[in-house]
Amino acid sequence: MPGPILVPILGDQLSPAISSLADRKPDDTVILMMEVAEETTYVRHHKAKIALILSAMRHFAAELRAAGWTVDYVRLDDPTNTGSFTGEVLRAIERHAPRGVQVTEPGEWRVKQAMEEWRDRLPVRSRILPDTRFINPLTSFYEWAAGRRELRMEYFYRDMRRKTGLLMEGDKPVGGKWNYDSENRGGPEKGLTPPALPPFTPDAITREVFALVEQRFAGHFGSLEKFAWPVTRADAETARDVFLKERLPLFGKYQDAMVAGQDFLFHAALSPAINIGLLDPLDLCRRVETEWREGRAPLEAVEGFIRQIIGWREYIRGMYWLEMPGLADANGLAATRPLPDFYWTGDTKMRCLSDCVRTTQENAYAHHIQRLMVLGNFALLAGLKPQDVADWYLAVYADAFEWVELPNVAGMVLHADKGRLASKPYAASGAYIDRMSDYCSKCAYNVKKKVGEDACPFNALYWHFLARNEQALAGYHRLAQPYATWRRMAEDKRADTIASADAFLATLEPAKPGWAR
Ligand code: FAD
Ligand code: DLZ
Ligand code: SF4
Repeated sequence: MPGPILVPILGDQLSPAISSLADRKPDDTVILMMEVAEETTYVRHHKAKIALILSAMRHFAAELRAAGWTVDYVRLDDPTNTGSFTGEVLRAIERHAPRGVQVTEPGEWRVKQAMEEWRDRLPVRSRILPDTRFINPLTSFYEWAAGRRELRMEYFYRDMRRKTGLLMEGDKPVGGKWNYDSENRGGPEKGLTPPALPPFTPDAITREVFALVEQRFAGHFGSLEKFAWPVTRADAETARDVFLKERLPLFGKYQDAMVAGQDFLFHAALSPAINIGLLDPLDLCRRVETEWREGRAPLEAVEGFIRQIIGWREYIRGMYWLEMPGLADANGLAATRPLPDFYWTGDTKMRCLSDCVRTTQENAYAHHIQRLMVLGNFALLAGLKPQDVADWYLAVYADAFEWVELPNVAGMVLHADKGRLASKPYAASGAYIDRMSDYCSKCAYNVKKKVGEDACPFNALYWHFLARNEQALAGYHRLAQPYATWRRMAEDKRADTIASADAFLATLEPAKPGWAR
């Protein structure tokens, strides 16, 4: 009797519809799930991220067993655990004498490299299958990208609308427009209070994982106190349904808003569940579309949300695989400043930044505009080293996997890819943050002041950024106006601005070694 097929399922592949199981039958398959030290420490992940993944893996193993599958589950505290995917696959081959190994492609370049070596290192044949949880196959993305001078998300998104039929009437977008972003730029009104997220009380499995995390990863960033992420498919579906009912209708209006202490606003908070396989992105988009078709949510909210998933999410994933491995080392603006310590401690007088670090620490979450226009904008303007910034984002967010984190950091935020992904850097002064948030009114700095010790640091940093990158950026059509303003500025004013930014930058204390790696 030939042995079974061994199917390793990784911690972000927790879906019964995963491609590695599509042609398998329970009586001829052993599923291997591995908690391994290498994955828990390749960056020093937020405690809540490790807890989410290990708890969701343990729940998924139970779900698979209940459905009749044989699951060989290796726990982190197993004394014989080798600590790596490859080591555990080799050990499982000894245990089960399989006739082959098949696996769905991973989300990270580093793991893909290791899997490709399996062909030579394993004593049986191995197959790597495409990840069909993504709507657009990578081969289609490469075809789309081939021969284009500019790889802009907006055009990709339109193709995805046509491909999926989402929000389409024949070959035309419903409502006559592809994109309703201009209607999605609302700042917050005073006292804006969104409905709370559904609380998921940790069950016995999750509590056991918490104890393991507190014991083994005590020095990692972040806290487990507020942990409320869904760790099962059923809870993720509840979280989805609550979002559709309570927050989707205002998702568009407040998509770009920031309110101190209101950590989720009208965002979905579903990225961890989507990324680890508890929710299917296309199914989610179809449900979102139904909310509009049945009159429960406005078109601008529904279009905005669907664009994030079939547009940005799919595009970002395509760009990751297209641009790797170079993207990991890209530094198009030659930025060298080390990550400041306050990214880990929140200890800064800048209220916007300290609030964004606080939610990151408490929830392993910050919403998109906080990641892009506060934490990211500061990193861009201050010239932080892309690899330091990427390590930080990869470590601190529950939804962070390199395929999605790195293009957002190196491409969208830092322009380290020299504009392959974004048509211009998202650089902004304090005025933007003031317009979109309630941060500035209670900040120690004055957002209206341009220079001096009590001036909002973003203001002088904005010009410092443009001035020091003039050679690289002055040719950008979309930056023509700010550069014209800069050149019109009186020379002494320009000198004051640069001196003010330099004085501020000199106060930044670099992060202590060992936080991220
Ligand atoms: P919502 O605002 O409700 O959006 C809905 C969904 O759209 C998200 O769940 C997500 O699946 C998708 N989405 C929205 N924007 C993006 C985007 N730019 N790229 C990919 N998907 C998107 N997202 C991650 O999933 N993992 C990351 O590691 C990650 N790192 C980021 C780093 C930076 C610097 C920036 C600017 C963005 C990053 N994002 C990342 C994208 C985005 O910020 C998060 O997906 C979002 O905040 C998740 O919260 P939500 O589910 O409430 O999203
Ligand atoms: C992020 C993570 C962590 C913390 N731990 C594990 C683990 O112990 N076992 C596992 O299978 N996956 C884990 N993951 C997710 C992997 O890092 C992820 O599957 C790869 O990076 C590929 O995207
Ligand atoms: Fe942030 Fe400047 Fe506003 Fe303070 S004044 S919250 S530093 S933007």
